Amino acid sequence: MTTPTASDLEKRLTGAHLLVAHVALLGGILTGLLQALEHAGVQVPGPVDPLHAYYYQSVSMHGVLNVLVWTTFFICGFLPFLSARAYGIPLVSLRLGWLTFWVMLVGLVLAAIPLVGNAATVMFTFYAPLKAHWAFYIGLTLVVVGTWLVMLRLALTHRVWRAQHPGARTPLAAFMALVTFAMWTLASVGLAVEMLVLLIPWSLGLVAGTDPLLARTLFWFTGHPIVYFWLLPAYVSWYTLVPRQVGGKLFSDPMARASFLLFLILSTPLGLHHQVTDPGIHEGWKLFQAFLTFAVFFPSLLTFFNVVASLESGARARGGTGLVEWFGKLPWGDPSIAAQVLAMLMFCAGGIGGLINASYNMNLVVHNTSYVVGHFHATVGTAVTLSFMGISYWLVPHLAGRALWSRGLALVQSWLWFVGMLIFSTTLHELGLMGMPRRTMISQAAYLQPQWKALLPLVGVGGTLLFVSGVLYLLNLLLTLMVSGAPAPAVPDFAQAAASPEEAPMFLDRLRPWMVVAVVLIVIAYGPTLIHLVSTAALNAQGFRVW
Ligand code: HAS
Ligand code: CU
Repeated sequence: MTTPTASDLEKRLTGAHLLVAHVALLGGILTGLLQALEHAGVQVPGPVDPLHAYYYQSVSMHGVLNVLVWTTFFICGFLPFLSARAYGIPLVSLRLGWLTFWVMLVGLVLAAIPLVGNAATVMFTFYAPLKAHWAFYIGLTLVVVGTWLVMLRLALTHRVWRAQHPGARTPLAAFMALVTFAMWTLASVGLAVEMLVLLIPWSLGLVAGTDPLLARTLFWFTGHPIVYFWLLPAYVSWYTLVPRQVGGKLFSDPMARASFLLFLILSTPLGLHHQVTDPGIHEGWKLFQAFLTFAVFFPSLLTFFNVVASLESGARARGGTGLVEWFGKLPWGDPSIAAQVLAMLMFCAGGIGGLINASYNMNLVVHNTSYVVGHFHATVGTAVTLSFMGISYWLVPHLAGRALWSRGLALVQSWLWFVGMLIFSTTLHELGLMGMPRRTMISQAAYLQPQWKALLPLVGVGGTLLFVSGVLYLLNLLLTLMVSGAPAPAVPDFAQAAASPEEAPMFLDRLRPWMVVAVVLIVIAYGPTLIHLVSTAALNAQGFRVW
């Protein structure tokens, strides 16, 4: 027997994260199907109709499994894996890596028990005064602690690499992974405080009540930037791997770094755009944060420009011509590329919808309607999820040492997700504009409008296509692990996709000064509001269990 290499051992750790992520995704798509069918008005005959008997529990599980577990475990497996390859050295302390994994897994199990037992039917946003079992809050807190340990491991590795390469530019993929986790570590402070100071003592009965407005504000302090914690790993792939995969090169390395640094400073100080309708927060600060939301639009526009130019360089190298015709020359037969380019296309629509949400007065039209649900299925549900699927189509074969079971099936799956989401997300956007609320067992609502009823079957059709696509995806990966015989094909070149990373000016390869700017902006944007809310906090709201 040969002893496994450092890279083999790291692969196992990555594989463990991906396994948990995919189990969560299975739960996420199953519960998603139930909700889509409920909206479509389907009734299951028999004594217990699961679509209606478990609706709110199912929505809670769907949100937690998909946006908190699938994303986080995938990211904590993928980014460290990529960093090690980009640095060209093993990450420090495999033991710390496994410790992190187990902390996160224990946290997940702890949170999952009340969730499955209907003692945490509080949605993925767990707004007080909805009250869950303490194990739910402590479990999720442990998952967050795990992500901090990932940050620690990346930072320690960076130090080792830096000592060996003084003056050199950090490899782009490693730099981006570091910025992503640095941003998240700053951003997650709000959630940590909410858990440790408000929700955990409250759920344990140590304090009699809580303050819903303060809890919500701390939640959104983290709840907005968390969407970039999901998005940036997809961007890492779009910037550093996809250009190589399509046979081109990254258009601009410095512009890519600048975009990530803008995310570092701008992601957090704008969570109030989720609280435009909340009373008790001064309008001036909401408006200020609305402007900052428009500012964080900019690094995505940089990304759009840079990634399209990189795709174009690849397509032209493959014989593509014309102003837009080159788009057809991308390697559409490669499922990893098809999935990710379709994800990008969907993100164009999702991102523009985000601007509508962010527009102070228009938010009043769409807030708490199914428009928002349409928005986040185009963003986290497709830009991120379909990109992660595309990444899995090379990463899982690479980890397993076996070729993907079926490339054809993977292509069908990617298109099916795109088409399913086009139907699903567009319809929900439209229903939202007609005033249909989100997070509601709508088929049973006394106020169900005939014009909603006419469109709702499309939600069922889209949701069913997404479910089928998700099953095909998981099946393909399972068969890759179990029966695929062929050896894995070559993986994309990890190091750097840019022509030369040395082009980037040094100030774009530093983290500390930008962290300082980020903290200053957070203090300005949140300071007065938090001081006001803390000084007027009344811990007197009783917990509710509504379902
Ligand atoms: Fe959002 C609500 C505003 C991005 C997720 N968002 C949500 C919720 C979630 C979510 C989950 O201001 C609901 C939370 C809840 O439960 O209540 N969002 C924005 C804005 C952006 C944005 C301005 N959101 C995201 C991303 C998410 C996400 C990313 C997940 C990953 N969102 C809001 C607001 C709300 C909100 C309000 C609150 C609504 C309410 O009232 O409740 C922007 O960051 C978007 C910028 C993106 C773009 C797209 C650029 C396109 C690119 C693709 C390149 C394409 C290529 C291919 C290369 C401008 C980068 C094309 C090729 C060609 C040839 C064309
Ligand atoms: Cu947001």
